[in-house]
Amino acid sequence: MLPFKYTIYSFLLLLITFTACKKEDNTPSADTNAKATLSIQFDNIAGDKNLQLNTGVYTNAAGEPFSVSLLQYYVSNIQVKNSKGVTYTVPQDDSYFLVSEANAASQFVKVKVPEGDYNTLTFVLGVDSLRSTMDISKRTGVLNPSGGMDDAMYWGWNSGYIFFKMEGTAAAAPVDPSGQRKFRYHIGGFGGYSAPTLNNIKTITIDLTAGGIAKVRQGSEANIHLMADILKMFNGATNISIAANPTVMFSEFSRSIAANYIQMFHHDHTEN
Ligand SMILES: [Cu+2]
Repeated sequence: MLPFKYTIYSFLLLLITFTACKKEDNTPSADTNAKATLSIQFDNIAGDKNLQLNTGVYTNAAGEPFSVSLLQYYVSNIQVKNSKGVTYTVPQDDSYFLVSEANAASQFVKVKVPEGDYNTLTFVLGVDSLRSTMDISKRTGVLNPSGGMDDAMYWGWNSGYIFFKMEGTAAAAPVDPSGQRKFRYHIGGFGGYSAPTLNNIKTITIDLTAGGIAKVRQGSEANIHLMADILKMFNGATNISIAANPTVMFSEFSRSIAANYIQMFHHDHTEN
């Protein structure tokens, strides 16, 4: 039997050897605890143009020119699936993001996932019903209901979060009390409280195979570059006319808008 101190030395040596091995290894770790950053970029566009707040002019399928002054939407409950078909769900507390066209940093959603090769991305556009009804202490950060004024993403009268908010100006819109011709689309509804049937929570799944899978590794930052085409909110199964529906908030018609905008996300490429 070796004296105690030698046992300790050989144990330490073994430990060092293992640690050294791991650093040399470039293949994804089998250890599911070895997490790395995955970035998901939401690049807002309007058809073939980059979206420019206030100054850009775009035309919808109804032939109405318009400009966008505000665009914000919630992305939550992020999941990725690897090439072996194994799904990883980001811990829910770390899985709520507000993408805002006015805030460049917000357009990069960053999550920690185990190292691996991912070919499918899934997220909720909006906020799930469970979180919407949680105690206020569980709804901090971007979920804080007492947000700003124009950019607030919560209906104080208990119908929960606005999942998707787009506002702007168009000649086709009626003159509002402020003297502007504005359109306002505030879409939400989690199937609770005052109108239990209205549920616009949408789960979006994106196949990354054609545009490039995400190779998540420590020491690098894979970025899934998505395009979000706001024209798809207007043009789809229902072509939205600003003249006919300049303001859509908590109403049955909001279903048609949500059904359109779930088509707006398209994977362009991945930077690994
Ligand atoms: Cu890119």
